[in-house]
Amino acid sequence: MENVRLIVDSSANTLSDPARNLEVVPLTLTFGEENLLDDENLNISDFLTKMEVNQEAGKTAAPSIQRWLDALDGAEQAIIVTITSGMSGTYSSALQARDIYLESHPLAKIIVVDSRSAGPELELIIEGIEEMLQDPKLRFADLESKIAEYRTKTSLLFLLQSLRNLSLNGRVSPAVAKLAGLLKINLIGTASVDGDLKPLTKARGMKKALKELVKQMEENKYQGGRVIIDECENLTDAEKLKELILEKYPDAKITIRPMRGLCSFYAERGGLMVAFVNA
Ligand code: X90
Repeated sequence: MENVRLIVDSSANTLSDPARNLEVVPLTLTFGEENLLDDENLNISDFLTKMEVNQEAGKTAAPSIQRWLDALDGAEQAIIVTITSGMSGTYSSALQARDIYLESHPLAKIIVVDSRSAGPELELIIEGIEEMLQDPKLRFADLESKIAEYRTKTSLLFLLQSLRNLSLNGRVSPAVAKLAGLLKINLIGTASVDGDLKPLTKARGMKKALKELVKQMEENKYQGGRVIIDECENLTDAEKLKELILEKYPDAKITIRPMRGLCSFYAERGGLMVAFVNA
């Protein structure tokens, strides 16, 4: 199918790419009076340093409706994939933008997908959609259920060394926020079915934590398929994780990418997010 615009928010750690017909809509990051757009101009390492020297906690905000409308402008068919509605208003602002767009473009067809996840799992969903669009017999009307079916095969795991920004911004439950007080935690978790942060276990030391991630992938029915590892200033451990996965699954197709601003803000320095397709 041609002429289907793909739109994703910047939590996907992806950049706009005309060759993929892919538009990225930025969330906003705020420190005191300063607003930063999470787009391709953001210097991630400057941003991390700024965040760390700032006493006051930063904040984030979902894209405005107007930014979604700008991304939709002129599209006849579009699929929007957003960060989990369980932790952000991004999905809701995208739905509002769709309704407004449809008033002036009544023939347009727009699907909005709540990923119930974040980071690399959004990229996996986009890749899955790109593959579906290759099928010449596929109709736009069938896409929504196809995407829902594909999403049952994608998962997210993450490894966090700090929960500071997640708890200061009220994005995790008080029970989970308590964990944030512990120094040097290696928290391993996943996205719950509702799209909330779900802690799974803690690991002492990075070596154990990486092994635990592979174990959790296996428990989630990973069988050697596609993997995307997103890292926040932690290429070393991302590469170690890749090696550990390849030891057991030599044919695994693994990509490592740097996180953009939104995920860097919440996953913080050292954080890893791992998305994979199972079975
Ligand atoms: O301001 C906003 O609307 C954005 C809020 C986003 C909050 C969550 C970001 C999570 C990023 C941290 C670990 C992964 C948890 C994912 C569970 C679904 C990365």
